[in-house]
Amino acid sequence: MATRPAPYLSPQALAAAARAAARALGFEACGITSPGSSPGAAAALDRWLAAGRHGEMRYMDRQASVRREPAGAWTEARSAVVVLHDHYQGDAEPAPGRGRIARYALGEDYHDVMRAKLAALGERLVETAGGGRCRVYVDAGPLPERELARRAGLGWFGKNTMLIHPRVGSFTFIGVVLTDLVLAPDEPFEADRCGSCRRCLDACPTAAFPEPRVLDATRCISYLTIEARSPVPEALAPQLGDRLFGCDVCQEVCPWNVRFARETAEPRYRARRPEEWPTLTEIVRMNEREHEEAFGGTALERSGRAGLARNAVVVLENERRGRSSPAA
Ligand code: B12
Ligand code: SF4
Ligand code: SF4
Repeated sequence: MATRPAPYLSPQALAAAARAAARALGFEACGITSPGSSPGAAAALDRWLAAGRHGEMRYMDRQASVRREPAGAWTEARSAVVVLHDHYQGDAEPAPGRGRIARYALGEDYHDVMRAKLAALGERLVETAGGGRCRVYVDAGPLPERELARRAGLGWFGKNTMLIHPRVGSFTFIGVVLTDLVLAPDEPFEADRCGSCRRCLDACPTAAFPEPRVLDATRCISYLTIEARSPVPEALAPQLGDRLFGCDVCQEVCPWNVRFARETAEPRYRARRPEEWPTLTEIVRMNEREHEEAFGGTALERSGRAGLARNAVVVLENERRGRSSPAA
């Protein structure tokens, strides 16, 4: 669709408009940065890939050049509007016979919810400017979303690698609207507010942090239950405890979440009733159609039928042997 050339509106006025639109759409925080590269983050990514920390996630290799140089995602982009959306919910206990699901996956698939809201944010920005174009990204694209969020002033990298906002915590999704409009950027977040704390490093059930701010994904329960297609390594299977999909331990113990995490205001992120999820035994026996009926429209689709059945077998075995999830 052809767009009208944008009449003059100052970068400051456009930044204010983006922030107001983000607030009206229910995002908890919004910041602005340029889509340029960050040499420190690019070097950290290279070290991470060279050490094979990404395991079977081949897309991390394929997308590396854009992750290093985010402008490569869309060369006409001039600004990145970055938002955070809270998905915390306090009570995430599974019903008997079901496995534990990470909070981010308990409601509707966040990709759909975020994409719709980001598209609305982009439309409002273009309306205000009287022209311009936008493209939206959440998780699935090649952008270094945490680094863009840090540069947009939204928080720091915790030792658990999460982007932590000083008043919202880390139970958030990050969304990005790239635009060819020029918006006034925010100051990057430079402080490290972890101090001497190391609760997340000590609490991780699989010792997945070789050092602070570096995650060995091949040991992370989130990777093992969602991204990996191979069997769960025998040595790590007991540590999964009752975790069927994803893991929240390194966030649950973080004092910034203990203090600031609030129930999400987005109804679509809220969990269905615990007993509405299929039992582990049902998951193991499901065919493709039943799997689609049970998990369609949720983030659990990501691991596929075979992946989820693999996880359910591990959790059932842990249950049989009386291995519960190590308390956070
Ligand atoms: C691959 C991936 C994973 C992998 C690897 C995670 C990881 N820590 O690298 C796995 C499958 C394990 C995973 C798990 C989870 N993920 Co994930 N994942 C991604 C994805 C697609 C890419 C991340 C990536 O590039 N990793 C490579 C590392 C090198 O980069 P990075 O972590 O982004 O950033 C680090 C570097 O920049 C580095 N760095 C920069 N400069 C420097 C300098 C020095 C000196 C050092 C040491 C490091 C350093 O520090 C940053 C933080 O560690 C992003 C979406 C996206 N497009 O960005 C989502 C994303 C990071 N995931 C997200 C979520 C919610 C999760 C889970 C919480 C889900 C769950 N409950 O199970 C867990 C959290 C596990 C954890 N502690 O990280 C959110 C995080 C939101 C936030 N507030 O931080 C994202 C942003 C998706 C989204 N749009 O919301 N994920
Ligand atoms: S998500 Fe779980 S397994 Fe992964 S690093 Fe955090 S605590 Fe460890
Ligand atoms: S638990 Fe402590 S060290 Fe880990 S991210 Fe939170 S504040 Fe930082």
